[in-house]
Amino acid sequence: MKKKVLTALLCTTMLGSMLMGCGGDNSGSEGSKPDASSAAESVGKENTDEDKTDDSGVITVGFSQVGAESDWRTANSESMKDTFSEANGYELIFDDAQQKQENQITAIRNFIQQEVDYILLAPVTETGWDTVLQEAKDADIPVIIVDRMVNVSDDSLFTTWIGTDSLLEGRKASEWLNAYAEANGIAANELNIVNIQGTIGSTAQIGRSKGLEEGVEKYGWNLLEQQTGEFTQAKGQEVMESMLKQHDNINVVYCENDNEAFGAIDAIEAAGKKVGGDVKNGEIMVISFDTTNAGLTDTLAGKITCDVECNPLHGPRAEELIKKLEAGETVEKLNYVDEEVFTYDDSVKSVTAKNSLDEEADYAVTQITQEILDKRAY
Ligand code: GYE
Repeated sequence: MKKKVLTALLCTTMLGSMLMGCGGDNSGSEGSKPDASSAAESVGKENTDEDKTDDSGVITVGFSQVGAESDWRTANSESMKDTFSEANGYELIFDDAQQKQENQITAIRNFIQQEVDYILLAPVTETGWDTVLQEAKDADIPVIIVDRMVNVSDDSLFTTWIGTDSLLEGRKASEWLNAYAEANGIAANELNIVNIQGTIGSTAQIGRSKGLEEGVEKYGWNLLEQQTGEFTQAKGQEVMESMLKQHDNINVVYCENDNEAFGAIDAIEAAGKKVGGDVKNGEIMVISFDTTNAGLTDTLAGKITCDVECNPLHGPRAEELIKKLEAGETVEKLNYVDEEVFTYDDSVKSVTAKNSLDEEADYAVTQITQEILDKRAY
């Protein structure tokens, strides 16, 4: 079932030469869309693939990554690179799309040209994939969607998906906020929330924003404003600065990832205000997602009051799916990862929430400790 890789023409993007040299054509094969963005970074395991043949046993994987917008994303890329290594019997063609769908489409077309064995796609947004995934299907290349979801008219356009339940994450955050307010004597209509959203149209944004909106609807909180921070620290800071100028009564900022939270915290502190869960005494509470090491560090310090876990280590999970497919086994279409909730204090011990398959369950809420933080590698 191995296909021969044409030429694994990999730009050796050594440190400073990231954008140079790739020239946009990261496939090295003729016939691909000419206008591959010059911003696309393509790296891969160094290889001498002269003697690569169909029966070399090496599995070629093309991975189209969203970008490098967050600590979570960096950990995700590392997990994939560590797993799909030469030593493990893979050749990985890694393409960083710099948060642009058109770059991802170009990368996938290049992977098809190169006749990779598997295409892994972490899609920037949910829509717009039907055509290129049909091309992969026509070329008989299984597509594994990683992290965010695709919204396609025909589910057979991808083989399987591994990722997190972003709607459940958002619901956990909302249920936690309600329980926290109740436990601390804060009335629902006292909560004045701003929402720094992720990349609009991405699964993580759609689910997390919806989880909050449902809480607003259900509990009657005030939602003052929603604006995208594009999952980056810089944009998170900029958006928070402008929100603080617009509204003088913000007491909760619901950030859709840790990097946005870091930016928001900087903006709040620069404005002379204090972050923390004591909203009755003028603190601005920060809620976040990802639970990266830096995020949990801020949680332990009380700067983030609630951080909802989103696990980026999808490399081994994707590999397990590939191994099953290689063995001719069937795999589940949707593979959700279990995740936790970490908080600064212990006023809430658990929350009840529905996942996106409409199943309700209780989830433990864990007060962060140094010991937990020490184990968080990313
Ligand atoms: O939360 C964020 C990243 O799609 C779950 O994307 C992922 C999100 C993650 O940039 O930090």
